[in-house]
Amino acid sequence: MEARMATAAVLVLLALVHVVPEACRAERFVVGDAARWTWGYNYTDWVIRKGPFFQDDSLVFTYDPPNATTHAHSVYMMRNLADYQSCNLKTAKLVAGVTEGAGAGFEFVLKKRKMHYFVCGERQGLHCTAGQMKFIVKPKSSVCRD
Ligand SMILES: [Cu+2]
Repeated sequence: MEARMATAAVLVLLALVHVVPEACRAERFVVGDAARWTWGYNYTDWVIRKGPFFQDDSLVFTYDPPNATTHAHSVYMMRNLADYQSCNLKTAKLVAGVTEGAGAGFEFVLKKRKMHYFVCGERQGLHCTAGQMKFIVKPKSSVCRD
C-alpha cells in the first residue's frame, strides 16, 4: 500500500515537473505585422491569428510621427468593455502618444492577466470607430507554448 502511495507521489511530481516550463521565453509581437499600427487594418482578426498571448509577452506599436503625408496615431487603453465598444475615450488612459511609435516603436509588456482594451485615440475616436484601430488581449498565465 505504501509503495503504491509512493508511486503515486512520484507520478504527481513528474506531472508537476512536466507542467513547469524549462525555458519559456516571452515573445514580442509587432502589432499588425507589416501593416503596423494604422487606419483600416483589422486588429481583431490579427489578435485571433496571433494568439493566444501570454503574460510577459510584449506588443510593439509602430507608427510614424505626425507629418504632412500620414495621419497621427496613438495608443490608449480603455477602462472597460463598454467604453471599448463605443470608443468612448473620456476616461481612457494614454499608453503611447503620437510621437512614441517612431523608430523601433513603443513596447507594451503584458504584465497583468487582465483584459487589455487597446485603441487609437486620434480624431476623437474616429480611428477606433471607423478605422478599426482597436483590439482586446487577455494574456494567459506564463506557461510554455505548444
Ligand atoms: Cu490612429
